[in-house]
Amino acid sequence: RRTGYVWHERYAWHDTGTAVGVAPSGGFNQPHQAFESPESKSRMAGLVEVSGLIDALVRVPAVEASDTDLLRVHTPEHVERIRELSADRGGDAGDGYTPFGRGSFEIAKLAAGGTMAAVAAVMRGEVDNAYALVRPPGHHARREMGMGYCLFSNVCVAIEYARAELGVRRVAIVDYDVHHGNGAQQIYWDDPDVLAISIHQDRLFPQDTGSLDEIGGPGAEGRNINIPLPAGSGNGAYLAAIDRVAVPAIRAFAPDLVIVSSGFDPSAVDPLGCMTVTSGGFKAMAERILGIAEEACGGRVVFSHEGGYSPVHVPFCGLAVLEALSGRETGVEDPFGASFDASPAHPLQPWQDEIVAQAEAIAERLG
Ligand code: 6DK
Ligand code: ZN
Repeated sequence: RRTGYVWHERYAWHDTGTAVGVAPSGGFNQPHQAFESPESKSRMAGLVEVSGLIDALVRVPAVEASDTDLLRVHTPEHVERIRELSADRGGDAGDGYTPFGRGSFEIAKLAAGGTMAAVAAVMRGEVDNAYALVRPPGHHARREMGMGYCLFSNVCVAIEYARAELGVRRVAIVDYDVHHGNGAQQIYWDDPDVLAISIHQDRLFPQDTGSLDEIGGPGAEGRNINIPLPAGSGNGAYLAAIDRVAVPAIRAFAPDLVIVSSGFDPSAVDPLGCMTVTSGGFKAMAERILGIAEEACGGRVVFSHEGGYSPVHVPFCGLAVLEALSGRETGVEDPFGASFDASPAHPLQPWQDEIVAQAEAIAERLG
């Protein structure tokens, strides 16, 4: 298969600084680079090159999203605020946990535009599927504000571009980042033509969204599906969520395009999440998503990178997903793979099955 691949060195220049989380903590706050940093993403881009997989991929150049592109999703006030702060010394994109430095407006437009370029390459048939390794991430950004390290919703900006310019009508989103995909949930709450599915650690972030009963607004009931897995879930729970909830829901919805919010923070060694997914688990999820995309929409699927904070594990998880998308094996061995896969944390546990079963019942009732 021809797999498009987006990466731009400028993604690594988005500066998240050291000030995040500096709360009134009595003067004992330890300075540290914000969790969202270039490290894990640059290293993934590095492994894609060093492994040689880059030679089997089709490089898709990123271009900056225009104001028109951003304004299909975001409010003019939000876009102007980021533009102005970025032209000066930077600031915070909205929630106090989303710092950015000078020039990040252009980099954030390049992240949204990188996802747009990947979608365009797939829709025009230049490639079969694509992976946009972009930064900053996007899945927490709301229409009117940035949040959780996200300035603009890369995925939603790309979807709205595809609907405005590429003849796409119905889109399914699968978000396996360990945090809730609250941005797409808000943006598409009332839209019956977008199916938004988020698999995440229950109440990790944001802590007040992502529950099973958030099903979408009037006229769009069942178009928002949350699967809030308990902390400690592994490959078994994630694959059950994909096989029993996401795949049948996508099949029933029959989208023109599938978009994946691809976060590698469900990794067993992620500093922010408490899940235990392995590179083999991510690869298996990608294979299943590709399978349902082949069945539903000619294999048209675009992955847009989100979180993932282990610099030593994210590159192997990302490479595994790219192997699944392209059908090429690099022979690169995940140094953690065998021991992580042998963990007793993977088989589906009854308390995890319970959540998957509830999501399954809701999706079946409203699907
Ligand atoms: N941290 C993401 O991975 C972003 O989903 C996750 C954002 C989590 C923010 C967690 C948070 C604190 C709180 C207090 C002090 C320090 C840090 F968008 C993605 F990048 F994909 O509030
Ligand atoms: Zn995340």
